[in-house]
Amino acid sequence: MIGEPVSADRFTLYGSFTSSSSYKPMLYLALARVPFSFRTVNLKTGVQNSPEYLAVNRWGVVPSLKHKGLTILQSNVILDYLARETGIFEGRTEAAKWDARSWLSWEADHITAVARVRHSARFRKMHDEVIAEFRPRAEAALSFVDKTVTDQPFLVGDYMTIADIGCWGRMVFMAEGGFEISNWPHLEAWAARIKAMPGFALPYDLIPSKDREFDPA
Ligand SMILES: N[C@@H](CCC(=O)N[C@@H](CS)C(=O)NCC(=O)O)C(=O)O
Repeated sequence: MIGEPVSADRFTLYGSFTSSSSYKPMLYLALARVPFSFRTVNLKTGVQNSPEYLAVNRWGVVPSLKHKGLTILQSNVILDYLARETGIFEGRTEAAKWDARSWLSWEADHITAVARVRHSARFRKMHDEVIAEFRPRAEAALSFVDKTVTDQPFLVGDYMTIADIGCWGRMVFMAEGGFEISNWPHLEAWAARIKAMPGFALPYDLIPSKDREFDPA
């Protein structure tokens, strides 16, 4: 069983508490102080493959967002949608808007290697040869972020955008994959800037295991 939206005008996010993909839009909504409904999809019990959830998300993955009669899939597309709808954490120029979305697409190509190594360590072990491929790719992606935020506070420049939320949100479980954040000091400082923002919470504190309404004061 999955929970229904309260109303079409309220953001309804379907997600799971162990999922970095779910964390990305959750973190966005928490930092943007936007009210929303959370509907849990328990990946452990296979709810993602139930006919009811497949009617929401054809791929049987979290997250999914429902809003104003639309169903938006894929965490980075959800971030794009939220930024367009609310204007929060959006690029302030046309160039910055496209730059933020380019980072999100790069994230899907590269930072996902961090998530794969973590997934193997935490949930389902992959062959050592496969991890030997992914670990250096993950480290290269982390190093690229580290280099980018050496001389500027955020990925697109002086202020936070969906690019930062998308990239940080996907790498948030890096320690569970054996990646020690202190090996990337500029990245660590960047993460600290994100963590210092009002409304910030780490995934296990932010994402509930049950349906919940979020109404920031
Ligand atoms: N590219 C997708 C990835 C979504 C995805 O793979 N989600 C995982 C959890 S992080 C999932 O739902 N897995 C389903 C399963 O484990 O059966 C996105 O960014 O939204």
